[in-house]
Amino acid sequence: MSTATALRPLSADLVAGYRSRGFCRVEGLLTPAECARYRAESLRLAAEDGRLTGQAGTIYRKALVQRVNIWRDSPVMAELTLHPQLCAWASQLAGVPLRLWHDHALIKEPMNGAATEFHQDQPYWPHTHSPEPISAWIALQDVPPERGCMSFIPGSQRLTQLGATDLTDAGGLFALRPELAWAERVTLPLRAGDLTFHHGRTAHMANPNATDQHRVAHTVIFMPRSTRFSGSGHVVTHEMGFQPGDVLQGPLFPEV
Ligand SMILES: O=C(O)CCC(=O)C(=O)O
Repeated sequence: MSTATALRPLSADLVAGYRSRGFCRVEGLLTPAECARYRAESLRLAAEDGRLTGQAGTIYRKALVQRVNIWRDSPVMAELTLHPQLCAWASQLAGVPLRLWHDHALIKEPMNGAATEFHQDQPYWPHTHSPEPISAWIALQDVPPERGCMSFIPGSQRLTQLGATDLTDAGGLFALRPELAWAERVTLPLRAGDLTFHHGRTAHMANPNATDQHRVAHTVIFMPRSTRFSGSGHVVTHEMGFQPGDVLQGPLFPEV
């Protein structure tokens, strides 16, 4: 999308739905040609560093091949991560000023045979003072349920006290809150170029990829500008010199 193109705000109903349920689906971020370009670049970078082997090793690698902060390595992917329309929608839904936390390519290899099991994202992050984190999950090809689309538990973003759970353990989240096993689950298939947004505490999972194509998603995670460093370890803040209590800011966490 050219920056000269007018930004399209989301409807009030969609924003209200996101705020009460903790997720929403939005159509039409990217054209088919843009999806093809970003998908090829993600696969190229994942293959370049040897991550796409075609023979998934550990159960974690089997569920998901990731490349974190791909925007820093590729001007092409930086265009997508900092896409003006994407950032405007995230800011409208969160309702607070945001910065980029990080992005990643999330690839499920063909016939990978492993789900990304239910979890909340925020417990993994070294964050405090961060009430409204929001993630965008962008489909770079059609993602029906059998190719690994996402499912969400409505309202679970209000659960603030859960810890990090194992993405490969189907019972992990439910061991912490057994009643969630019986909660409503909403599965959202996506056409290429469409996306879901979810709150950083909304419980979500993704199906295995039972097709013969790679499932390539691009995730962009935004944090409120108030977010401070908690001091716990994380690959994105490793050796960056932040002290507990520091605001996470600087050129690697651009305001959007
Ligand atoms: O793409 C997946 O398999 C899982 C994605 C996910 O957990 C996330 O974007 O937070």
